[in-house]
Amino acid sequence: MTKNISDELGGFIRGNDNFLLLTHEKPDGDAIGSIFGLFKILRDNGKKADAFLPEKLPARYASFVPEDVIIGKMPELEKYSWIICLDTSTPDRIGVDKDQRAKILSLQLVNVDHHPDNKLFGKKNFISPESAATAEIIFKALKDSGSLRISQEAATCLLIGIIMDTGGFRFDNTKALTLKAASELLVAGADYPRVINAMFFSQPLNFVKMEAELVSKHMKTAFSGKYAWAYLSDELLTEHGIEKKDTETLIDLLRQIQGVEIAAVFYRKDDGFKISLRSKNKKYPVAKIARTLGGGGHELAAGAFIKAAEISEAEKILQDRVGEMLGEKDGNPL
Ligand SMILES: [Mn+2]
Repeated sequence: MTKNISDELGGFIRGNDNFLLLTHEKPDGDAIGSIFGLFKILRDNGKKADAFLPEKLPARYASFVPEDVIIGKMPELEKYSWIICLDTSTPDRIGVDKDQRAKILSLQLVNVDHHPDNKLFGKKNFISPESAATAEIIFKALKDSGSLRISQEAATCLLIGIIMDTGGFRFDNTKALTLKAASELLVAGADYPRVINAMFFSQPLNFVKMEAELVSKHMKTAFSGKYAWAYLSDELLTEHGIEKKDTETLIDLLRQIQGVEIAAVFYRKDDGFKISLRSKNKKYPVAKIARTLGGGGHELAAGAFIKAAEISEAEKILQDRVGEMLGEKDGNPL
């Protein structure tokens, strides 16, 4: 992150008051870690701030929700001086009631994010694509600004953001500055073992059984095993008693396989299928594929939506694009 962005964001937060914090729908670890961390820092330092999430959180985050976070019922937007939207690349994804999205854009909106395709929809935009996580941007800005106290609880929340967006420091967005921020969060009292246990070593048994079934019965591969994908159907989720919101890290199950360069998971949604895409190799920037399908994201971690009646149709569309990217023509796995 450039020193300018960091200084300006730190100065902005120090010099203002009365904030509403928002993030994207279906919040992931960075969305949750960022919103909780910033909320705690603001409140701990005597500022007026609320944090709003539209729906119940994925189970692994339940024990980290700070007191007074608003879940479910949207507060009145007009009473805030500033609305800060975190980790959200486009206004269509802001996690609020649909009819409120347009209104938010007309208010004093501040956009803090690390997605390279951020649509710069705020009145102020603090975008740092070289940061691994939005939580990293916040921490750097507020730490450097010096005068705001960062409690152990806030540090733990920000650490969740960094850990989840780097897959526990395994993904290639893990830079020296990322590790430095994580290290400084530990110095500030972040509870590393608690975060690691909750994020990676607390998978319910029914979830692990579902993963086993997904890999053994529903995963397919093509292009000599360089592409692996699976359709996580609503039936499979129901059979194992799992909620879709708890499947954030599921795609890593496919990515971890030797030889796989590109992994995808399909989910049913409305009149088509949502896809999550991951790549292990800079030569195959899956964000490119996502963009051709109207989606977006980070170069090696992206998502999109394919309108299709049947899963086989959606699978074929994606497989063709993946094949082009891998430089392969014939996959014949279907
Ligand atoms: Mn993020």
